[in-house]
Amino acid sequence: MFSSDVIQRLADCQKVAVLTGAGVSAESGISTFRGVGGQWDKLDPMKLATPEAFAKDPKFVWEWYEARRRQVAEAKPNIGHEVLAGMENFFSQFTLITQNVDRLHHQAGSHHPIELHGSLWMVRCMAGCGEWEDRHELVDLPPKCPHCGALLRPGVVWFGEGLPPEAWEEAEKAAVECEAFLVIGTSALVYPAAALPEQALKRGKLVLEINPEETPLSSKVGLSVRAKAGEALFSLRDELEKVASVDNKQKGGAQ
Ligand code: BJW
Ligand code: ZN
Repeated sequence: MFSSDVIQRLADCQKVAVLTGAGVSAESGISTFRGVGGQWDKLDPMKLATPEAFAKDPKFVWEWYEARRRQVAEAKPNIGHEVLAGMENFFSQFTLITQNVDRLHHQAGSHHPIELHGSLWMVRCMAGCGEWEDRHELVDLPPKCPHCGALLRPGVVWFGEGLPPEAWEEAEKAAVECEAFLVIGTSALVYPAAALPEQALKRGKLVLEINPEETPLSSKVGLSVRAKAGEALFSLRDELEKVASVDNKQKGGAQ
């Protein structure tokens, strides 16, 4: 799946960044957006994931989010999430950037995943009274702000909205400073997130993609592995551990 040259180059890196997308959670039973069986197969994103759609019909939009929140509440992290959480111990500087809003990276043990598109569990007051919190239970749809009575909205980033500035800054810094950049389970169609691997490529970094389907990035990266995230990451961990143990033995022998 991965050539020994790629494994050795990756194992030699100190600074590694990863961008994940919906494909990483597909093996936890969470629908992707694009492609067969994805959310946008049956539903129009412009009627659900835009500020205009919410202004027009907040109940309709909230019902879709609440159904997704229930789906995510039942889901568990998969081996792909777990391997990525373990990579924090393998590389001295490891940055996990996600477009996912399901918090499964947190559940798997990742300490500080950068959430570019927010979280399904956060709610925010439309009147800007400062209400911005983690809320798992919602009584009525659409929910109202407990402080000022205005509408609450999902704490995610819709089309046409800017990304959280701190998260974006941190993600860009990681893409620019890393030695290797992994792009896993994303169609790489949604900007500005899709610009991160492009920035790494422009700077000559080692960029690896894991995706069962071809994406606009596939032909540009150093290696594009056509596999599901879970199996590819399982194999990647195995290969990296083998190289690390050989390197450790060699270092031990040299002393
Ligand atoms: C597997 C697998 C397995 C399956 N293992 N893999 C430049 C050009 C054109 C347009 C734009 C542009 N710049 C900006 C835009 C507009 C827009 C955009 O990018 N549109 C494109 C679609 C054309 N971007 C925006 O509007 C962004 N904001 C912005 O640019 O603001 C600018 C601005 C400036 C100044 C002021 C104000 C604004 C915001 C984007 C927000 C995206 N939001 C969503 C919804 C989030 C909330 C929610 O969840 O409801 O985020 S859309 C949706 O797409 C969601 C995802 O995070 C995002 C990315 O999707 P992802 O993760 O890649 O999933 P899929 O489904 O696309 O792909 C899954 C992949 O997994 C596939 O490739 C499968 O093959 C693979 N797979 N099984 C591994 N087992
Ligand atoms: Zn309020």
